[in-house]
Amino acid sequence: MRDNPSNPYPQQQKQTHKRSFKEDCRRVNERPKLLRVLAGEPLSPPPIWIMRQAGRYLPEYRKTRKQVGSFLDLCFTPELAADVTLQPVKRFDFDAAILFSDILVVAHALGQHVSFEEGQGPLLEKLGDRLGSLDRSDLTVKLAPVFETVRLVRRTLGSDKALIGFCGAPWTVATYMIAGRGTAEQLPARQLALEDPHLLQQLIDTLVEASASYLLGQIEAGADVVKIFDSWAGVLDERGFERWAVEPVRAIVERVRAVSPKTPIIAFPRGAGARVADYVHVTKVDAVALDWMMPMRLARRLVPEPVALQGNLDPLRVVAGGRALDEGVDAILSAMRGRAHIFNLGHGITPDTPLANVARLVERVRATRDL
Ligand code: 1CP
Repeated sequence: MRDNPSNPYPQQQKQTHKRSFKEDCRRVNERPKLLRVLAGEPLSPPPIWIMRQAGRYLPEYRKTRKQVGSFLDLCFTPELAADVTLQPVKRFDFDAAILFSDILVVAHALGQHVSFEEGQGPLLEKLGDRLGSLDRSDLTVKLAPVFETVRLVRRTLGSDKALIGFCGAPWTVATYMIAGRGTAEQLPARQLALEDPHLLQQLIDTLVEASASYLLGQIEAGADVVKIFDSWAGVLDERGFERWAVEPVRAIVERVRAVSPKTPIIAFPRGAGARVADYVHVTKVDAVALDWMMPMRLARRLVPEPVALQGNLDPLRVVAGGRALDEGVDAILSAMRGRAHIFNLGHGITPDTPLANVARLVERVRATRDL
């Protein structure tokens, strides 16, 4: 259209050209802040979203949740899951939406029975040795409703907002698949790692392939970024951490990049502490999410640029509100000045968090003008 010499209406052509140039500019300005930071650019104020932002602290979530029988029904009903994904973005104007689903849908898609009991968390079928020979042949068929949710959200979400897809890291998903439920320090999985590493390796290998194709399905459907949650990485000792936390995530990153080299990848190796330096070096993720126990100034020294840092407000500060909240926010902003940073909590928001405190958090982060 631009320089079409056969256009009989030069004036019109000029206008079209002008308009599309303007549109181009707007598109550049509207590039989601989250993606700019993930490319290594420090922004002040930083983009903000919060872990577990779609969930039980929101009255609109609780209302939708009541309309469906089970939690998995909600995950597998694209219209409702898309609605729930967008709820926190509508209410708080976060810079990103995170797909509403759960890390354990992968266990379900591998044929393990999974349910979520009110107040008890996830309950999974005990599989014993069958954990080593799970069939992932129809994984993407079973997870197709999740991809449909991504498609619906991307269609509605503003172009200035990023859509984050996710999966659990193989180790964290394995801890639930082995124990059949959430446990305090993941003793059943750690025990299996020491007593039958061959069986655990078979399970982890299956989860690496399953997670990579699950993430690629989400990317193909429109996810702009993907995040790998390794919520239980920190319970592993040094050798265990390398074998069960670092290596499987490295393998997933390699597989995702081979197909979609430009999609940024965030990892959350909760409890990694100073091991975060090696973790980032080996896995080659674009950003690392830090838990609230990690000093951000230390993370900044340990993790070289342009890798972005995400985190790490203690979720309890948002429950408490007031000065506890403000001081926590200010300390993080000050530690991250001039560094590519995504503001977030150090773990998931808790169901008892007052909505007014979440609004105050967003307002305080957005009010910063350091640079
Ligand atoms: O009935 C309900 O409403 C169930 C509560 C719930 C919700 C809202 C569960 C069960 N999962 C989710 C959604 C969820 N889970 C999301 C999407 C929503 C969002 O983030 O806004 C995401 C990204 C997750 C990720 C997840 N699930 C993780 C990794 C992050 C983390 O918090 O560490 C883990 C470990 C899970 C397992 C899980 N699923 C549900 C619960 C209660 C748990 C934790 C179990 C335990 O305490 O060990």
